[in-house]
Amino acid sequence: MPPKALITGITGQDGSYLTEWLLGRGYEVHGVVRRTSSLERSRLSHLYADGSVYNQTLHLHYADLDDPTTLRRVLLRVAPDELYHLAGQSHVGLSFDIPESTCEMTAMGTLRLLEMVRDLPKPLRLFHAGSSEMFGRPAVAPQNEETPFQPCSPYGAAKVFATQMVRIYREAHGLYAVNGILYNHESPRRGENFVTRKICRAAAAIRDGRQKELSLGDTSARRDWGDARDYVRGMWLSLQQDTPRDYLFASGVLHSVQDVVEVAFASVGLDWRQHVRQDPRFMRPAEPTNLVGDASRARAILGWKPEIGFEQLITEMTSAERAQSGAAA
Ligand code: F7E
Repeated sequence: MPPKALITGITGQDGSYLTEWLLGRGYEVHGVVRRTSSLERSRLSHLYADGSVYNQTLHLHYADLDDPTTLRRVLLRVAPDELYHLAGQSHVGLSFDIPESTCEMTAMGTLRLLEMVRDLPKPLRLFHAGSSEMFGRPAVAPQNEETPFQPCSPYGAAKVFATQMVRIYREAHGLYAVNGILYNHESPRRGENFVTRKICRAAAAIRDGRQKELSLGDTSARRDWGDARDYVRGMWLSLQQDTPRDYLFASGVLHSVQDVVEVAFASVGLDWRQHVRQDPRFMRPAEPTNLVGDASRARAILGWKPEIGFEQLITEMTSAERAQSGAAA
C-alpha cells in the first residue's frame, strides 16, 4: 500500500510543489479544495489534466476549514498517514484589513483541525506551516526554534496561536505534530500580490512593452528569501523522523525589496530607476525587522539545506514571466 498524504491548501504555491514531491515518492496524494477554487486554471492544472495522475494517484475533495463537518468527513474517508496543513489567508498586508477572517481561518481553523486529528481512530503525522512573521520584531538575529514570538501583524498573531496549539497538542495529547517555521519562500508559482512575483512580473511586462511602471511600498524592507521547492522538501523531511519537533527553514541571508528590483530589472536589461516608484498605498501599518533565520537544527537533524540562491531564484522568476507571456526568455 502506498503511503497516503492529505494536503490543505493544495492549490497554493507550496501545495502544488509538495504534491509533485510526494507523487514522485510514490504517495497517494489527497487534497482539500474549496468550492470556490478553479482547478482548471490553478497551479495543479497540469496534474489535473493528466489522466494517469488525476483520480489515480491524486484525488481532490471539496471541504473547507470553516466547515468542520466536511473536513472531518474527508479525514475519516481518506485516513491519511501524513497531513500537511498549509491552508490559510497568507497575505500579511491584507491581514490588517481583514483581521477577523484571517484569525478565524488561520488560528481557529488550525485548532479545529487539531481537535479532529485528536479524535481519529488511526493516528497520523501532522505538519503545520508556521511563519517567520511570528517573530515580528525579535530581540535577536538570527532567530531559531527557541526565539520568543513577538508578532506585529494580525497574520503573525494568528500563526502564533496556531503554532502554540500544535505544540500543546503534541505535548498534552501525544500527537505526532510538527511546526515548520517558514521564512519567505518564492517561485514562479508565487501569488501575484507578493512582492517578489509582483516585481518579476512587472520587470518582464515592462521589458516586453506591456506595462510602463511599477509601484511599490517600502523598498528598504528586508527579508530572508528562499525557494519554495527547497521548503516543501523540508516539510516532508520533518515528518520522516522518529520524534516530532519543530524546525525552522530559512536561507540565513537578508535581502531588501530593492535588491529584488535590481536583480529582476537587470536580468532583462532594464534600468529600474526609469520605471519604479513608491506608492504609500502599499506601505503597511507595521513592518517586522531583522527576520533572518538560523536553520541549524534542520541542517543537523534533517540534512536539509537550501539549494537555490536568491539571484538564481529572482532571475528564474522573471524569465518564467516572459516565457509565460510568449516573449523570449
Ligand atoms: O512582502 C514589502 C512588504 O507580501 C515582503 C508570506 O508568505 O512571507 C510572506 O509575507 C516585503 C514586506 O511577503 C510591496 O511591506 C514593498 O516588507 O512579499 P510580501 P511577507 O509580508 O513577508 C511570510 C514569511 C509569510 O508567512 C506570509 O504568508 O515587501 N513590500 N512593496 C511589498 N509587499 C507587497 N506585497 N507589495 C508591494 O507593493
